[in-house]
Amino acid sequence: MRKVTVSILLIIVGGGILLTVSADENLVPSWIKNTALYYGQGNTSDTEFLNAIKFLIENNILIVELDLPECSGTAACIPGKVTRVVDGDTIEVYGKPVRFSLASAPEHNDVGGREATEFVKSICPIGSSAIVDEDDGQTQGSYGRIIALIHCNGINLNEAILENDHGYIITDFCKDSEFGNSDWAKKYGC
Ligand SMILES: [Ca+2]
Repeated sequence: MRKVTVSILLIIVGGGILLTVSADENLVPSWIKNTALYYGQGNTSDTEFLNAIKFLIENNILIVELDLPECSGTAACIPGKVTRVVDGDTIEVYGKPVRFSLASAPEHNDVGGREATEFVKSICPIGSSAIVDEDDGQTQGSYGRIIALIHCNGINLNEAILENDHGYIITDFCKDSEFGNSDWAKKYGC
């Protein structure tokens, strides 16, 4: 039995998401092979071809595995696109607001607030790839926002605002936070 394995590496700057697609050739029905053949020849529609792929996935003939970048703990781990930079410590990923865990920036209208927002925009502009690692110690969130460690374009945003003097650590949460013991948190005051 020949196993056909195709690996597709999705190049997402800093995100490193690996999508593995594999199929057992002997299980692929002939009508699907014909559909693929006709599609290659331009003799069938996109919809028919996609329906054939859907059939393969639904019937576990085509196995799609998404190797997500690692998050720590068991709370949410969300890879996605940045859709908005709200301010120096809150961004939106697919429209979902995410507040930086432990690191806080001044409000937009306070001293340094605008600079903090601009700083985050400069390293994590809209459309960037982010990985939201929800804080297992603060799953209650904050004002409807997920509290998380955010890697954007491969950069730890929580650490970046502290390192570049655009924010400060909230020591009150060091004990509760999943990230209170991480090197960056301890370096800036936890
Ligand atoms: Ca976590």
